[in-house]
Amino acid sequence: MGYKVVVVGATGNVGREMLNILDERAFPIEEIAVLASRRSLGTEVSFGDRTLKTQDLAAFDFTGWDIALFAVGSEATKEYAPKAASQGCVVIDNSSLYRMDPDVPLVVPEVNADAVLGYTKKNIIANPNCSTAQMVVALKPLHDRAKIKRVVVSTYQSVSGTGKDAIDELWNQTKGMYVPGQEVAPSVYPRQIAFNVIPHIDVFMEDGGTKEEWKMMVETKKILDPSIKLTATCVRVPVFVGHSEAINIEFEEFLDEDEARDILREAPGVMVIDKREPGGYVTPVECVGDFATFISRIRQDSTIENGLNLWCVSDNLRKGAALNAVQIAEVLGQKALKKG
Ligand code: 2RA
Repeated sequence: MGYKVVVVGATGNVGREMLNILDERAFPIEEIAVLASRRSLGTEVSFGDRTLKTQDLAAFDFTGWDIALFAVGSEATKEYAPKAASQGCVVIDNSSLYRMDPDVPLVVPEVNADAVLGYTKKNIIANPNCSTAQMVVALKPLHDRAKIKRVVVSTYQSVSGTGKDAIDELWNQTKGMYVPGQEVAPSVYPRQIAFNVIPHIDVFMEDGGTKEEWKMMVETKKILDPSIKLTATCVRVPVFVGHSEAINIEFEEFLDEDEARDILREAPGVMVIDKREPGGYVTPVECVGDFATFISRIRQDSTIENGLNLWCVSDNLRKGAALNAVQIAEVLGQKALKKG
């Protein structure tokens, strides 16, 4: 016995990864439907060794379907997620629309799996922002051991976080740097992204921070612990896939770097690669296609009493989005929607 699963936004980067991961993790599926906007109607997408034709989201009836993985923008989510939820289909939403809704659980299974049980209020579960997801996987085991007081994080986020147009822009701009007359002006970003970094992701807010930085702070508080103070600087870098983060942590009590490394080695979803030698760490190119949140450069921060630094890398299309959504579906199946 399996679940009747709908993937909404199946032609996008995240939607395609959701299908790949449902297949790779052998999620128990009785029937699957793939939906897209009218613009992409009929597009074929792969699901394991099958080819599926996308159906029209606007006309789809979610009645009788168990779980809908939403990988569309907030606008389409606003229109169709409540419809799916009201027709009895549990929505796992990757957009930012419901993340801070008090009646919608925001879940990273390695951190707060039990929160899934709160789905009954709106029949919706929210997936966190990609840069939050990998970070809280790293923070949770350390927080359990030595209670985190404050986090200072700088992110180095790949262009796939923006979408396909940004991937194309990085590719074409890079190519254009070598072919006279084929220069490509910035269009997706306010500045050139090839051979450059841009300290701006999402919109600017009143306090001078960006909405991406605000998301990391408020989502960490909702998922992990509201008492944690967090400040972030989120930067776009010329990398296709894989977000990296330099994380500085201040604890309530001292945590030795070796003990921290041992704790992280045992932590769910974490892969520690940490040797103090050239290449003894993870870079984005190694994380692509992997499920893990990689941790390197674990070391004391001796400038404060109870400080630790670490480097965190993960595939933003996987743990940052599609994998986390499928893991939520797995937990939902185990804890609430038992089949067979
Ligand atoms: C980004 N975290 O990287 C945002 C949305 N995926 O652009």
